[in-house]
Amino acid sequence: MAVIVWWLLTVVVVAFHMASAAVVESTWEVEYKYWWPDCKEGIVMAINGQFPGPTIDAVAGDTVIIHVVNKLSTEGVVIHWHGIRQKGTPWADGAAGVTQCPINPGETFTYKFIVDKAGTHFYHGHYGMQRSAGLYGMLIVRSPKERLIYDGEFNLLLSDWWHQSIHSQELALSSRPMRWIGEPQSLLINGRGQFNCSQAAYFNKGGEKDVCTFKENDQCAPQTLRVEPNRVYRLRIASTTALASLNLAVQGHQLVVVEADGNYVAPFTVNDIDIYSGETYSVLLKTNALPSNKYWISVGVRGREPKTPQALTVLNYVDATESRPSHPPPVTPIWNDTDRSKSFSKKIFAAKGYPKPPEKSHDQLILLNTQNLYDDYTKWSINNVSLSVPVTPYLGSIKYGLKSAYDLKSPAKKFTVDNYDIMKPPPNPNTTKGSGIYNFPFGIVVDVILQNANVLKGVISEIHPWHLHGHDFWVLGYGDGKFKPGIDEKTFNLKNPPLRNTVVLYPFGWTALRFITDNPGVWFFHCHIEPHLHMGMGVVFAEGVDRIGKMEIPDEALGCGLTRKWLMNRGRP
Ligand SMILES: [Cu+2]
Repeated sequence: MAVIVWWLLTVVVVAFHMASAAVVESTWEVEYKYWWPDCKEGIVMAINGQFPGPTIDAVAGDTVIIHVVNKLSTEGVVIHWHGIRQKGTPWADGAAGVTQCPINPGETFTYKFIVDKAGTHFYHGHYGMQRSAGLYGMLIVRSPKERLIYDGEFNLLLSDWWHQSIHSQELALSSRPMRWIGEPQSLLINGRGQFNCSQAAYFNKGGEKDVCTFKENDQCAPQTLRVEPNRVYRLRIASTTALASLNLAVQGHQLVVVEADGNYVAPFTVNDIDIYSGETYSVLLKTNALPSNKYWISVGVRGREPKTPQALTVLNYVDATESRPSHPPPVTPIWNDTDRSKSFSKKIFAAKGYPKPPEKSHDQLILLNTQNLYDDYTKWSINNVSLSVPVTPYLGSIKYGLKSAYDLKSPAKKFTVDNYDIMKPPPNPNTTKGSGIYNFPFGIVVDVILQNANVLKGVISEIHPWHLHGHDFWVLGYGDGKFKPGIDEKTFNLKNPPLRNTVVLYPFGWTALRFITDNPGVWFFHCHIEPHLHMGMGVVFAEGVDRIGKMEIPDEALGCGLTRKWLMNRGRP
């Protein structure tokens, strides 16, 4: 009898322990600070005095609670948890104007959400251009039963950096005529870069560049990755760039890609990886047997003519000195070799065991991406609507039925001019502004075809990495030219498409994705290039809105615009 009681107790204790996920809780003070991200003094958005912000390290199933204290003196702030699906907590998604009001200076807002699934993620500001100001950090969700086998890991958070302030950048982009902000001055690895000098300058025979003179403890000094021979390391790589598409290579080592956007992929081996803004990857790197070797890790620009030097750091083995490698760093593949980029994207398939997409979709959007003019302001539009995010967050206006808070009219489901020539500048450059909101009932399958086109002038089409909040979607395929409805669907990969939250739209081409509306809420879907979003390149998906009414949304998320008025009239403090 005693044995049975003891056995039962053990079972109960073990079951309780497995069910009791942990709470990861922190208070974060967001403020501007002087910093030297690329050895030149600038101003960054720091969290608790750190740049980049602290890494969140949680286990799948944990509850994350972050109290964000806005210590900025004159502007609001929000934080978006990029890659976290926010099931049941759409108000915690942190997209200003979509899911919440910006947190006022001096005030605190508490984000509370469950990280339901393991993966490599990051977080960032999602108000104005605060991501570009340096408001970002890594968000790692570990699996209690990790299927990958490795001996150690490193995080590499990649970003781009301008010397011009974000306030000046915002003004430039929204001026008439628009003033382009130009290419970034530096690329940063974990917030560290070197402006106007190169760690590898001693390979330049002409000496056109100075050797960097930073000291070991300087804020811009690169972090060396210290490794042991004959081991396997996991590199968790995330790109939070405002503009740049990147390529990362580790000299003398191949990379086995195993994870993309928090989902395992069928492993494949490459010499370097392309990574677009909003994407994350895990790669496995096997170290060789030479304990005193050292190698460059290089990050360079692709997709736009590079005017920004490579970011460099060093992979050092245990017995290697801190001096620099004796070979020049890897050369980044040429920026406009789009076929090379496409071939990388097309190597990515779901790992075994992932669910296949449903065979058919219930609804299809064909979203034409164009650069336009609105009253001579330069804009980006989707089906001729340039997004203007309302003051009252959609989530609140939908919950309380405040129909005057936004433009209820959805943009067209497909571009109305059937004979639109995507290879030429728009015949009529003028666009309209709107709320860009599409409504979907709960539980249907939606296909989105992103269609690229020529910009306003010249023969140019740009790269746009599109990111969907609140979901992973299946990437069904990519194509060149104009999507042919009824024909191109036949080329879709329904067997093993990868699940992702960000996907690239290549110049003059199309990209197809499929998702299920299984997450009631209001979800931003937008180009992750910060200036493009700022100029209207996004739409909003309202999903299962009849269920939003019953949802608990903290009043603190909605203290602005018409929801503030509504809450005040309801008589709450
Ligand atoms: Cu874009």
